[in-house]
Amino acid sequence: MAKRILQALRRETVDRPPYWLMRQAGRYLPEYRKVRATTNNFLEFCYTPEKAVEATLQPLRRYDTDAAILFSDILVIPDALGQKVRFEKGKGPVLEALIDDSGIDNLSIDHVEKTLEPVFETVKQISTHLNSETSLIGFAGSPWTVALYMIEGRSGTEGTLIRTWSARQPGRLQRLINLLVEATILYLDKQVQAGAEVLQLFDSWAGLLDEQGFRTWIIEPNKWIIRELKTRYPHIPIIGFPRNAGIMTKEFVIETGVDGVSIDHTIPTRWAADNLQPLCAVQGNLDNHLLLAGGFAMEKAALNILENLGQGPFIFNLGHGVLPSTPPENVAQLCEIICSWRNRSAKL
Ligand code: 1CP
Repeated sequence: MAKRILQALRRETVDRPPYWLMRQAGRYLPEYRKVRATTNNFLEFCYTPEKAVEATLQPLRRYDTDAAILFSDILVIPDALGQKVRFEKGKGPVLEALIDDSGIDNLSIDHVEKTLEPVFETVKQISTHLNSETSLIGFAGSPWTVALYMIEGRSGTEGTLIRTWSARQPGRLQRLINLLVEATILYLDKQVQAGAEVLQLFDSWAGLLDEQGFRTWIIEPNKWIIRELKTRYPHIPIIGFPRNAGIMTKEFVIETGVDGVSIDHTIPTRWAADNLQPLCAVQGNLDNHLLLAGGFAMEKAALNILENLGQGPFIFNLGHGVLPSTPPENVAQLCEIICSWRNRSAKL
């Protein structure tokens, strides 16, 4: 049996739409909260292969998703570059924010590979557990999104400081972005060597920028990473996720050469079918709050996505990650809707 996610990314016909969910592992699962409780320190959790493998596999024991996504976080890169990163309960990530050039001078690529060795070991171990239908997705944050946390020091800021750097010290921001491009290429290269079959680049804060800023800080760095990885591994498909990019998503796809683009729930699916599917596979885009709510509203929205995107190269997903308060039964209901979709239309 072929892997449906790989088929969709190669624009081949699939027997049903493949699916997986961003943050399919994590706090909404009681079994995750249980293993997570064995350590206070979230980064330590990510760097313990035994625990990270377990967290990765947990959703696959409950649901028939077509992919496993490595359990890690986008903020292991700042940690590996030498910035202080911790995760506070109820608050999210807290970093010792970069304030000037000397903050960047203190970062170094030299220890990245060694620090992230446990993550590569995790990828290796996960690949031994997957059946012949399940794809293994490796990932990283894109440079702008990772830089945002490095400069702001925490979530929930609207990117005020990084946007000020972009306006007043673009050279300084470029230095940081260049370093992140280099670290991200190295990180993803090693994930592929360890067994990742697909890569996703999360640019969760792409939607903060204007048109010019989007070209400079979103398109260029993603393009650079993708070009380099495609040279080394032409057969490994790459999915981009420029969240909240609106109609700039199309330029993103054309310029970066991604094999798939993950779209958030604000993108109309008819627009995506007409403008994006001729260019690459589309992944998305159920509103994660509808998954939280479940029931008829979720079913109606999921069917609408399937009708509009299910004819072209498509991977069903959410528009953003599973929310921690989501009932696991709603995820089961969604899987059932996706898997029975073709049967349903055949009956009509
Ligand atoms: O205590 C805990 O259990 C921590 C919660 C948690 C989890 C489960 C965090 C902290 N990260 C993760 C795992 C994670 N993060 C995955 C695992 C694989 C999966 O999808 O199942 C992935 C892909 C990420 C990626 C990630 N981390 C992103 C990009 C995607 C997105 O959601 O936009 C971002 C922005 C982060 C930063 C982050 N990590 C964690 C938190 C609380 C945050 C902040 C989010 C924010 O700023 O709103």
